[in-house]
Amino acid sequence: MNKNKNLSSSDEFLYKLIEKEEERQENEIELIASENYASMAVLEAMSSVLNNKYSEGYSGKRYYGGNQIIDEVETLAIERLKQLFGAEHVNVQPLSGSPANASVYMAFLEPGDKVLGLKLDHGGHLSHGHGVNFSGRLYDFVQYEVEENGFIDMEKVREIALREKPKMIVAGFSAYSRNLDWKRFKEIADEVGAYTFADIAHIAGLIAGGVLDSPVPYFDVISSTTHKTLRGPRGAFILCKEQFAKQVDRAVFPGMQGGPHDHITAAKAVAFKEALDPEFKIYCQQIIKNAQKMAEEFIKKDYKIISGGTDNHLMVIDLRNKNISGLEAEKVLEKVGISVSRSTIPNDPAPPMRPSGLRIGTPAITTRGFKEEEVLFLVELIDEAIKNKDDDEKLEKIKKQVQDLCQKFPIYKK
Ligand code: DSN
Repeated sequence: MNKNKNLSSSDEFLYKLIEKEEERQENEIELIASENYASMAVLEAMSSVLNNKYSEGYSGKRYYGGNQIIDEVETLAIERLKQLFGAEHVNVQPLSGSPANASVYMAFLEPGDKVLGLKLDHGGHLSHGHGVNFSGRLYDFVQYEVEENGFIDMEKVREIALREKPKMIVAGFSAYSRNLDWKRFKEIADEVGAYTFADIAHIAGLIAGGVLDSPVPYFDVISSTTHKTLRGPRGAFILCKEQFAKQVDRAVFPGMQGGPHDHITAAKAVAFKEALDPEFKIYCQQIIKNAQKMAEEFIKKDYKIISGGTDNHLMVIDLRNKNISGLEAEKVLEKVGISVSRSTIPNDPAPPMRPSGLRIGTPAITTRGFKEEEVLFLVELIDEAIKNKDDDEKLEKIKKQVQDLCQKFPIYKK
């Protein structure tokens, strides 16, 4: 896949590292819920000469000359993104998820304002108010949680909202496998006069593909990354109602960021075009079918899935009945060529570096063509690896099976 002939002669060492990583991706199975394989078209746009330009400002109002073509690129990305989500206003400049969220807070809040967000170890995100993150340090976050059954109870969210009267309610997650009730969040926010902010980083593709409900009709503002289920370049965007357009744009630039990354904006435009293709809907349907089959199969093998299943692309497994920590499981699976991320479980008794769970997701394996049959085999391999965590010979055999499976489903080496 790698056609970097200039790089290979100017910096052979780095070129070889990229080649090695390409081999790793081809020969290993990717189950990290936030990762995916961007198309060659997306990768090509990212490595274009658009990298060379500075273009602070917005189309037609830049602080540097020579931006006529960049204006066209950004406008194209904007129009495609609007069409993809049916959004009134969009900003395609945010560099990544956390800066996008920082811009949203800056657009709607003053430091010290009260905000409601899902707790990190209950599936939320650092930027939804964790104490070590800018969000928790700059704003007065109150956190809601999932219940014993692994679901968010909207009545509890309402109780906290009525008691705390936040200025903003954040709905979104990085490790929650159930649908969010956008309409109910909006009703609660209206009761207390709060802004509604949805962080759809994990599920943007599934929403764009029409397989999950969209917050767009209800929410004031929405942020997302572009590289997860949406399968684009690493980056982000913000959608909002027209009435908030000016304050959102001003928060992104000059509030949070300087020059946008125009090569990434171009790659976003490519990814949005791909997501508008009817094929993308079929891909999204398969992501969910694969995740549901996987959860079902893990449950048959006596694994505990938080909330008992999944409505989206991911699941969190509570490993406490399997006599292995999330960290150990991550390491054992790494040995056989399967990438997963350890995860806290709600109210985890173990520390975050050695938590009790694993988070697993199906966007990447679905991109490479896995269907239910391969998913069943994969669960078998994961279970075998966990059971034989101390048997290097057995692990070596599983690694070979992983490689054989990968070779049947090439990513770029088609
Ligand atoms: N790192 C992303 C994830 O894995 O969910 C969130 O920022």
